[in-house]
Amino acid sequence: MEPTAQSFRGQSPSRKKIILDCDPGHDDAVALLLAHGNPDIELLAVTTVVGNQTLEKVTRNALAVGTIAGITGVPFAAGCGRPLVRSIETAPDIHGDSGMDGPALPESTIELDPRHAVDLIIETVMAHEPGTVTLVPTAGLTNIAMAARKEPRIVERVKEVVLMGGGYHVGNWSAVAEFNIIIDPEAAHIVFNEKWPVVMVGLDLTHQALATPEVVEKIAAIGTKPAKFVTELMDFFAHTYKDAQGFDSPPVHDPCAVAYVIDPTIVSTRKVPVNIELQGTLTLGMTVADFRAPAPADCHTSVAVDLDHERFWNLVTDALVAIGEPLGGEGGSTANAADAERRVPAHLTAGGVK
Ligand SMILES: [Ca+2]
Repeated sequence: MEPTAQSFRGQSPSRKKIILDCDPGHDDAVALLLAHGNPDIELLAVTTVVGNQTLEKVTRNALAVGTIAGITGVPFAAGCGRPLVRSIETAPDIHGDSGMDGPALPESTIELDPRHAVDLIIETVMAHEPGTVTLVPTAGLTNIAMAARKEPRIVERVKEVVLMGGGYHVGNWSAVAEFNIIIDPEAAHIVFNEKWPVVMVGLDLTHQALATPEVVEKIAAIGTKPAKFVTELMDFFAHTYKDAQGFDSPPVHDPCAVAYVIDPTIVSTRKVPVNIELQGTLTLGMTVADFRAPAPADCHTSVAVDLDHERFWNLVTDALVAIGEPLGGEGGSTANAADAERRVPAHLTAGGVK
């Protein structure tokens, strides 16, 4: 078999094994590209769940991103099509009718895994050594909650759950609740109350991950297909975030969770108990964080506080450089393409990604 980016890298104990559970989603797309292009991550599976759009749409989008990135050898599986208790709520104001409006999407060359995402998550966690697999949910927590209920042994087996969602200071879907939590608060309640380590990468952190014009310019200069794709995503995202939420530059939430897994020094955290409000008339889906010190000895939740903006975006651009072949004059200068060539890590070029 011809080696690929994923298979060539093989099983290295130093690489961090993750399952990305997502609902692409502009920022989910960047999270997937970062996970694929970063040499310290071993992407074990990509699973989808209803969220930014219907399950059908976000699954199509995930496969399209995987196709653009040239991902092979990684199972993609679709999961839950509705929240545990609530009706479906999507986010077309932010992500458009397709869930990933902006760039033209290619036909997928990746075949969807026939397993349900919940089963794929369980099987993947159980097939690896305890304490080696990190779950990275960047969507509603329906799949993860279902997996914990269906196979409770995954809870002590998972290394940690690093999720994008919530916020201890602000909300975005209500005054105090964030979208990924409020669309399935019961699922979030399950995930936050299981005794696995949970790192909440919430709005407090992700609102620091702004795709400023300087950032987008830097990505455009990479001059590869995946980089061009990201600039088109960011262009659409900038408009909807300006119109819907008044941001001058869009916050690119989901890759922050992946960045934390890659290098926790880029995302500082603080250990505090967090629970999910299920009863409040004004506060449904709030991630209630208890900052009273000291945190209890058995506290298993922490919240992300400060982002190193420059190092975060460097991770993203390095990943984009690593996975794409130059556009050849279409999207970047020769100098940039040559520069990109030099920066491609050896483990990727040797693997036949180019
Ligand atoms: Ca998402």
